[in-house]
Amino acid sequence: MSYHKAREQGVAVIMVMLVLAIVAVTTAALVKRHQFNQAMATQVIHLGQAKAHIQGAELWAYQLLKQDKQDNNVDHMAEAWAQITPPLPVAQGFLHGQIEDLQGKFNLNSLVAENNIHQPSMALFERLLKQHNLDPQLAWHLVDWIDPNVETHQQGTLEDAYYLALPVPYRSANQALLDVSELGLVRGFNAATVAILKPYVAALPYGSEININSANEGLLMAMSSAINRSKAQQLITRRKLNYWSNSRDFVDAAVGPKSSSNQNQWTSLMQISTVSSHFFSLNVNALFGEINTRLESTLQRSDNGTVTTLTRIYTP
Ligand SMILES: [Ca+2]
Ligand SMILES: [Ca+2]
Repeated sequence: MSYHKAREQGVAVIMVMLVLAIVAVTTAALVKRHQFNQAMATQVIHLGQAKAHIQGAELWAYQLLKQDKQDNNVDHMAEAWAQITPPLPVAQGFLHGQIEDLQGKFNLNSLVAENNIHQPSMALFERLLKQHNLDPQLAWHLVDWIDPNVETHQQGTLEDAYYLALPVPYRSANQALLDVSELGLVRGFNAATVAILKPYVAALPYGSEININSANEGLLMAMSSAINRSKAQQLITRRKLNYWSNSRDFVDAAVGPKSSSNQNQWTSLMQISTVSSHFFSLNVNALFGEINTRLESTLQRSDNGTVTTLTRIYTP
């Protein structure tokens, strides 16, 4: 074999090896891309399944609450809507949901009613703050944040003077809170105070009444200066045996039957107590493959039982 021929063969072998190497690399890239596309497609399908099941769960909550309104006018924790469902197996996934009575919480927006301070709500909120060693002055800052005027209540200064002097300046909302998290923007509140208050408060479009069948121990204590911890525990024990079917029985049990000595306490507590709710929160978790989708929505139920969604937050 001549030197030239041998050299040509050598070049040919190298060329073949080079082509094979390119084919191998390209195939590996294609397979990887295919796997990636397949994983993406699976994720998209699971996300779609999760969303569809969550929407179904919301309609189911509508039905449950509507039926409940047709059955009775009292809302309590032993009712069907209040039961926590265990994770429910559905085709290729799991669904888990819970309805909570938002009127078992104090509506922060009730502090201001028709441009005036709602006294029983103000007294309640100040007691709640004191209960957690927070400055009762925070209640006044919140009133200023919500009320339509721009003057502070106590110093006669402008509300916005404080907010505009912050490193990132902003103005007060001068309207009802849209969400409890907005509280973190209000003078004197921070993430820590919001976390402390969260189990007791809600931000609802209207209403100052608290459902005494679902309010927790701390909130019952804040509802009246006549309710200490042991009294609140007694009231909860009583309602576990037999829910409150009207506010009057509860108020009588809490502060004693109405008399000349307890008239103010009795009337104030009566004003902020109810046994029927208009606002609920729905929490749904849908698990499909690696996708865990969560929906948190605020539901409003009208007097005729029609349910509508006020807010809807999806994660992710
Ligand atoms: Ca009911
Ligand atoms: Ca204001």
